[in-house]
Amino acid sequence: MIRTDWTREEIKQIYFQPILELVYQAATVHRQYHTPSEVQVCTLLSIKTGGCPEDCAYCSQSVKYNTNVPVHKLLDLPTVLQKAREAKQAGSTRFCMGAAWREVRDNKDFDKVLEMIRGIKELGLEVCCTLGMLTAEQAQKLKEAGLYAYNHNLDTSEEYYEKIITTRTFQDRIKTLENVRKAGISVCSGGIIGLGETDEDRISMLHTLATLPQHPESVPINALVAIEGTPLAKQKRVSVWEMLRMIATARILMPQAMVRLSAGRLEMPIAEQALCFLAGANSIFAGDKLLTTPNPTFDQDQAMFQLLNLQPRQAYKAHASLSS
Ligand code: SAM
Ligand code: DTB
Ligand code: SF4
Repeated sequence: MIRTDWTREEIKQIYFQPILELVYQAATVHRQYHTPSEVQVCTLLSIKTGGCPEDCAYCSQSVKYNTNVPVHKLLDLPTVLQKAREAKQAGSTRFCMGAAWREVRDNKDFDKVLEMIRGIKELGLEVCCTLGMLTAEQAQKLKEAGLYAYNHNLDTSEEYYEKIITTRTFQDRIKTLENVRKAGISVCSGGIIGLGETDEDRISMLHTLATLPQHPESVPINALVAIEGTPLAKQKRVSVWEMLRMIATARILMPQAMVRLSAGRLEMPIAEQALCFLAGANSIFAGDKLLTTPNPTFDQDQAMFQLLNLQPRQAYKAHASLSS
């Protein structure tokens, strides 16, 4: 049964179970709603890197911090299409374009992104974007161009939000998610752990996601990639147990969603990633780069898929919770 009325207390009880009980429960739910050997493979491309006016404390692309990320303006259409073809060749079925923007502006760059979406859709890939805040009209334009999904993370709890980002509010994030939903675009929204937040914050973020009027179709769980030069540069790496708790709880609360084991895989041995798949993760980012940081190589992921007998999920497979 799909519920959007979870209470914090219920979520706490799920989250704080002994870890093996939690994983077992999540694995059980996972098997009721998904084919456990199937994993969605997505590829990321940063189409506009760095120079972002926001002050997200984790991010390599904010102008507020001195990081070593080379800034570049919007990539051109042929370059992006070439990357999309390569991603498809390597077995990805979703191509996600990220831009270091605070919000989308109605300018030439937006028109170029719409062109990119049309071109990538023609390749038969699911197209996803993450471009910052959107108005309802912009979301509609993205939909008309053929956008399948939009990624817009809550990142952390409402309570901890201002410790991490001061240049926008949690409510701004929710508003964009509403605009995306209204336009009939598949919603991708999750967060990051390892920002110095407490278990209560993690529960609170999951509570917000699981009590949206409709669950996101995909929920990325990122482990912080600590970036030199940012305020969070010295954060300790999260453990596999913390990732498992988040993934398993997300899986139980939002059974139909794709739960994505996102940033942080580079540091995880196959055995740890296998536990995450057991706990209900069924999507990953592949390709040797995320947006600005490294990710496991194609060969490493091939070897993992073979070892664990995993199959890539096909593109545009009907999502139970999407009406169209
Ligand atoms: N600028 C847009 C935005 O913030 O919505 C889109 C791009 S932004 C880089 C996309 C997401 O990547 C963020 O919301 C955050 O969840 C994730 N992210 C960014 N830097 C990260 C890091 N160092 N470690 C883990 N996740 C990160
Ligand atoms: C998401 O949840 N994680 C991705 C994607 N959505 C855009 C981004 C991860 C970024 C990790 C740090 C970097 O490469 O800059
Ligand atoms: Fe900008 Fe997005 Fe990075 Fe925040 S996470 S600084 S909005 S690129």
